[in-house]
Amino acid sequence: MTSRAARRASGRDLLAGKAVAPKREHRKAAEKPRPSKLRVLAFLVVAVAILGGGIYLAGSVFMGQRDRPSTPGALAMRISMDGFDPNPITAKPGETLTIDWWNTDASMHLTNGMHTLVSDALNVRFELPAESRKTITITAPASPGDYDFWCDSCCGGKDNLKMHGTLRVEA
Ligand SMILES: [Cu+2]
Repeated sequence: MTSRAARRASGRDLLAGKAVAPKREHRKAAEKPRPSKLRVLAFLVVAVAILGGGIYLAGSVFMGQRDRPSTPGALAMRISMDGFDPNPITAKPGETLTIDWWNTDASMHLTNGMHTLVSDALNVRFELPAESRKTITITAPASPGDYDFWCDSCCGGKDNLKMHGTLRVEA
């Protein structure tokens, strides 16, 4: 028998107002060394099933949105803890991109409750609250090349490589 089981057993007896009877504890502890392991396993199985179900449901809801931009003809771009998607996005020099931008993260996961899209070179700063979407426009520079943009409001901001996206300007 383990001392942990003994402590638990004597704690139970104390709670129940019974006198501590060491000899009985020995037998009790020896009788059930396994159920706690089984219970942990059962708990894990249930927890994984519930979490998995939730993720699946949330995923299908959000994936459904992807094909239905709020603005016709807009490029749907998602932001989450995994970054910008799709990435990179492409444009012709000087083209104005209309982006249907949506945020799949809950506010409890986001510093300040939002993701942002920031770029000095592109001269933009947009904010997108948790679990919402908005239409934004970005005008591509005249010179072809890759332009970096990033989220500066969460999980390390600009220092987090995941929080970067690229606007690829191709003639
Ligand atoms: Cu962010």
